[in-house]
Amino acid sequence: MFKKILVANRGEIALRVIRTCKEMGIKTVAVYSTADAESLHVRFADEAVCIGPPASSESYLKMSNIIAAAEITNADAIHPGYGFLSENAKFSNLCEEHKIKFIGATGRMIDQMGDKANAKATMKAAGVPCVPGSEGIIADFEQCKKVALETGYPVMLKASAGGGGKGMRAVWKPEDLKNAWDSARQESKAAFGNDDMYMEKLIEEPRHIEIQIVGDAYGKACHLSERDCSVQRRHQKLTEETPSPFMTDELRDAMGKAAVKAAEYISYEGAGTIEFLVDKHRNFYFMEMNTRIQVEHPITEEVINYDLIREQILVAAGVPISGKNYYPQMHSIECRINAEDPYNGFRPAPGRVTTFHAPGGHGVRMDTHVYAGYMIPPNYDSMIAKLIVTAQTREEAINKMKRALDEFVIEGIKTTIPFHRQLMDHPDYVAGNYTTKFMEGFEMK
Ligand code: MV4
Repeated sequence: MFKKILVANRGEIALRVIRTCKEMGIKTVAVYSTADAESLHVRFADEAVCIGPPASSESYLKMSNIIAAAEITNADAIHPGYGFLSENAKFSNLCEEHKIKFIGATGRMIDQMGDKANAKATMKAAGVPCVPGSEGIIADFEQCKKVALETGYPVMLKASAGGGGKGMRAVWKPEDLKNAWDSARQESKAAFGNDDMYMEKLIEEPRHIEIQIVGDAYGKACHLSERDCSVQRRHQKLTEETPSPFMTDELRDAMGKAAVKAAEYISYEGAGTIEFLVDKHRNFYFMEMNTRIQVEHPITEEVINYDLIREQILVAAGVPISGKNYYPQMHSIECRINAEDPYNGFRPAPGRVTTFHAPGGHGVRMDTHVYAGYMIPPNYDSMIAKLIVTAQTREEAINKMKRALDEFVIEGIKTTIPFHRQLMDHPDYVAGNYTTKFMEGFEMK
């Protein structure tokens, strides 16, 4: 087992990883930028190393500084959390070269899944359902027109280097194809330095349902059921829940089997997520694979009583998984609390938190690094807390979330708490009747 893990992240996820390490008797090293000198991850780790100024590019993304921090502290593994270097193939390889275990995917796996057209081809070969469309990258506009006709409008043009919706265009009629092709390629080139495109049939009003998987070093994988992440705004998830209100036992079984097949086909090692689009007829299609621990992992932990960070560490150390799949025994909902103003287009609202009273009680979990007096720096992601509630039924979980949101007091900054409180009363949300289009029709009261 590892003796010392360096946590290459900040905020709640750095704390989350440090907590599990402590429980496992593993020493921890925090790294921090000068903006985070007063952060709890620095306080709670056994050692802390300053790795640079506030800008992420000069600190949490600065590979050489992080490797140096691991070497001077004698860390034998690095946990990257989510974001930052968690899906950076170069960093994963760099760790390997320095004989530091990267608790995440290999560089080869990250590259393979980061190229979306290639990821799709791999999944198709594994026998995972994929949206009909082009066979890989489209060579030119002539071929684009041809594939669109064969696929049948409406179609979705997608950037192979894409993610977060960048370089993606829905096209409803042939006369709009040229503009979409040109602008999507331009956008992709600017964002990723690559304008490879592929095409799919447009899935209208899909749900985003993902399957958590864990694979071990011996080629075995299992699934831990689904999370419904359909409530998103501009490709940012706002709230997630498990089980999905749209799920059936048959669909879970089929999606779980497909996800395990996908993971075993690529000999995936570690925790990962297979994202699916699910249409109104409950057909499901591979969308993307995430080769990291995700923000929303706690809801899975709560309903199956399982520590996913611990499992990541065990698997990275070469411990085999049991091989059994896990099914939700409870209902769990997460609300992402962001330092944003929901009454003003979710505009970022960093600043000093003057009062902080966290909700508590039975079935309430708070993953946060914030405390009264904490200064939220403007340099990073605006998520400041995850409020997770778990109860026997969805109805009870919603009631518990309302109660928890009502007792959550944050003063000094604006947060998305009022949004979540209104969401919990929204008739369509309460009915479980929501898709990825939900937020397009949502307005704050
Ligand atoms: C789609 C789709 C509809 N049809 N593909 C959005 C980001 C990228 N990961 C894939 N995305 C989508 N792909 C087809 N063929 C709709 C989306 C999509 C979406 C997916 C999941 C969650 C939120 C979304 C919001 C808008 C569009």
